[in-house]
Amino acid sequence: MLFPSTARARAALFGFLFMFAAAAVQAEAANTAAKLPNVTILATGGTIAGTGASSTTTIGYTAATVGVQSLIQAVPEIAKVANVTGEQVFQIASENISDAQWLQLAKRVNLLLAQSNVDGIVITHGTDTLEETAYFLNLVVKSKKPVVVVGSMRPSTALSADGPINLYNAVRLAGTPEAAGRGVLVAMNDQVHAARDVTKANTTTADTFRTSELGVIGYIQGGKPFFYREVSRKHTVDTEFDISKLDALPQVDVAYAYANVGDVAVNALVAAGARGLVHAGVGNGSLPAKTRPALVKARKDGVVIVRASRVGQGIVARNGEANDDELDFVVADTLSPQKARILLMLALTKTTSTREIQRMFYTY
Ligand code: DAS
Repeated sequence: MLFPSTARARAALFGFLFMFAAAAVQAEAANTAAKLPNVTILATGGTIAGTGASSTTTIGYTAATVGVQSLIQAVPEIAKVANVTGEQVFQIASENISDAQWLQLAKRVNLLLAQSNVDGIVITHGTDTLEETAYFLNLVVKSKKPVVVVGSMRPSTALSADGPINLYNAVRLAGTPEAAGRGVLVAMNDQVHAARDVTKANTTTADTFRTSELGVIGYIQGGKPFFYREVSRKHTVDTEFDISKLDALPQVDVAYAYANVGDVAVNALVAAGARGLVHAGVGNGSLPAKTRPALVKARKDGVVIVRASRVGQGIVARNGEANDDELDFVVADTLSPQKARILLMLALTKTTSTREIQRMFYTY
């Protein structure tokens, strides 16, 4: 008699079979989890964590209100592609990010990536300064593991909110071995951008992040990343910058040029203690006659001057619109003024030599 004759025996058999099945399911789940990448999501705020009064509120919403666990729970598909943990590093609209928060975030990233059980990191961030945080991390993260910065242009409550799919794609990218060694990446709107060259190019549209002339480095299609080019400038493990012992960054500011500009802004920034000054010049980094004397004096007083351009694309030529050799100025190469500021801040943690700093601008 194969089947137990008594109810008691049958119950025991079913109990055994149930336990066996449960154990098998648990083992399968553990086996699956073991194959998935371990991705940590560091949340900092922004629109991706924003909420609006109604589903059609796409401007005038409140950024930085939704916590990291809610962001993760809103995209259950993430659990199928990665073992995800979430940390709320801070909760801000990114126009308010501080040097102290940059250092806090960078130190947390480096600590996590040094752990063998972390395969990649996603940072959710406001879009207003996303490109700056990404470039700062590109210069100070000391790991080849993927670090992906992501945001959204519509709040989580909006019709066709772009945050959930951007977050899902960012996790896929951060968990992809092929994403390693490419520097910090920005994943928005199904595109993959290099941190050095991407910029926010539209105030409100979902396709705002662009690398217009140098181009994206890849796409994410159907949740799968595809890469088409490498970045040429040094980053992450190949940089000379180390923030591990820093608790502040040198004060560096940007003075913007325009028709009929004078020297008030330059003088005020220098008087306020700027150790470095990026001049966002017109054209090829041109120095307006009414601004130039103040920049020359600031240099003589020890402030490092970097000639950048407000134009957005192209190389600011050394000794082109000004005799940089004679003035002892540095040129920003193709870096935007806001990113030139970041490189100059880190450069000043190492040296005040303009020769060395110019080398850095041609290296990173
Ligand atoms: N204020 C913007 C910011 O936090 C909202 C956003 O676009 O993320 O950067």
